[in-house]
Amino acid sequence: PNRASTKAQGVGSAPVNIALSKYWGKRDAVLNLPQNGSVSISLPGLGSETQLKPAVAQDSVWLNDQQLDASAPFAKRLSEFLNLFRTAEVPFFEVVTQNSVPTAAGLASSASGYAALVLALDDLFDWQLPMTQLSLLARMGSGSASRSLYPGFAIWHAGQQGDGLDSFAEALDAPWPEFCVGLVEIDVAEKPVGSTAGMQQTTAACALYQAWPAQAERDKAVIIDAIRAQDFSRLGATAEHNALSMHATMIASWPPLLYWQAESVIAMQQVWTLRQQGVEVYFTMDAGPNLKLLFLAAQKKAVSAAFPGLKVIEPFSS
Ligand code: 2P0
Repeated sequence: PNRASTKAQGVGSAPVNIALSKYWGKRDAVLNLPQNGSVSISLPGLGSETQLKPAVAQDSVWLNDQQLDASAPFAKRLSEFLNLFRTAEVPFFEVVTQNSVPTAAGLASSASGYAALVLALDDLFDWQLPMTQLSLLARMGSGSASRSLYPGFAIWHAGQQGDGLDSFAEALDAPWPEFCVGLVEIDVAEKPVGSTAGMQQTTAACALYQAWPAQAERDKAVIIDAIRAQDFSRLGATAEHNALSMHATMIASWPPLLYWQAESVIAMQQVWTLRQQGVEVYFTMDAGPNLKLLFLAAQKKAVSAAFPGLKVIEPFSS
């Protein structure tokens, strides 16, 4: 949709998001069309800020003040995505991104990164596209980026069409001031198997995966209802079960894919102990060893006491 009114620079920023009901598996790997829909919560204050400028001879990508080698997988994937947007006037791009999350540590920096980039493209070319259209474009960069266009809760509709025009995320406008997310950092080193490869491995070689898309759609619906009803117990239990079910499909693929470390399991058991003690806290986990805790503000003290160094984010408290 490029028009002639290109600016000297476009800017965009977007938060990371944590899926409460997860995206795992693609029905189209080129367009990033998912096997199932998902629901997320965005984490304000953690994310990406991107500046985008036209360039003359080649793309250049800067991440946290360091220029990436053009042959680095991350830079190559970004350049492939940018192929969708090149014009005679803007044959190449300079992308300068600051990430306030550890890159590739299961904290979804690709989600905030591609969402911020699409907002920067919208600004640079002055498209003024609606958010659902920008979400669709962000999805083509990284599936979970479709959800990072929005603050608060977001729903990514899997869609049914082969062209993906019905696969985008929308805001679920249901502020929940008491809602808290706690980040338990087990290890922030780059993960050995990225999500794209991990999904491919799971869908190709796991019989248990057959059951996943239907469960994920059911969980998504339950979580949307629970958010609307502010039924925290239902939300937490469904989110934790959804995450463990997703990890079960990974573990049951061959070769096995296990993102957990010993400390991850210890932290899960700590969560279960807290629940037995009457502290209502649940966890979710993504393609990495870190836990994300879900609890309400009334439990913040108890949860923080059990997890020293816990980073607590309150998505709806300004
Ligand atoms: C999610 N994850 O719903 C799931 C849960 C990780 C586990 O979306 O290949 O970076 O770029 O579409 O979005 C991470 O995978 O994968 C992810 P691509 P993405 O948050």
